[in-house]
Amino acid sequence: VTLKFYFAPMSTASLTEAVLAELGVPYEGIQLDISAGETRRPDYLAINPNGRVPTIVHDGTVIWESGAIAMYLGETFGVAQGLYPAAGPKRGEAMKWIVWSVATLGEAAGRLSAALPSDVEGGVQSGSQDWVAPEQRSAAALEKASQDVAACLSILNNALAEQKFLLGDYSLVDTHVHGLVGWLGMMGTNLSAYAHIGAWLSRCAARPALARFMQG
Ligand SMILES: N[C@@H](CCC(=O)N[C@@H](CS)C(=O)NCC(=O)O)C(=O)O
Repeated sequence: VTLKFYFAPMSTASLTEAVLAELGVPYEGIQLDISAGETRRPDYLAINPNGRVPTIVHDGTVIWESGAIAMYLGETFGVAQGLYPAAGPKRGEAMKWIVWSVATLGEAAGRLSAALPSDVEGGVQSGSQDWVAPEQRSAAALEKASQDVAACLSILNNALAEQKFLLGDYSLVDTHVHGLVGWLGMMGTNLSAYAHIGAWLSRCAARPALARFMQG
């Protein structure tokens, strides 16, 4: 069995790196330099036509999209370790939060990143940003993205008022969502208004696999 992990430092791949660290699964890491265009090289595009990281290749099966990777690694390695729910209602909740974190929170965070001047981006490697249209850098776009991020953070904050972790006990869902919230922190989003998120970040920091990803 082989597991390859294509990554770049300070990128979405850090979410996968945290999931792998939490699981303790051995893998071969292949580091790409986004600014040098390595994610757009033909040999990498043959593996991931999106030209983005993360990608994993497990026994020859290619999986991209950090959320799909978290769910796959959770199913494959996490259930036995009590880090991911077995098939059933709890699994459904896990998928809900992971997909939401990428498709809704991550989408808004991506627009925020696009709207911020690149030097405020916290050094996160989001690529050439050739996907950013000029109007996405406007003050109006920044305002709208900030509002949408705030709405998402309220949803997360309310969920964490009810329980210590997103599924009750700590799981790979927290590992994954934690990375996205950390990215927002690096972009300068003020998290102090969200007390339950703050308390959750502190609880997450007790996990050795996450402590090294904590910012500020
Ligand atoms: N939806 C994707 C996003 C991946 C993504 O945007 N990766 C960026 C780094 S944060 C990337 O690889 N950019 C490389 C490039 O644009 O060439 C996921 O969650 O995996």
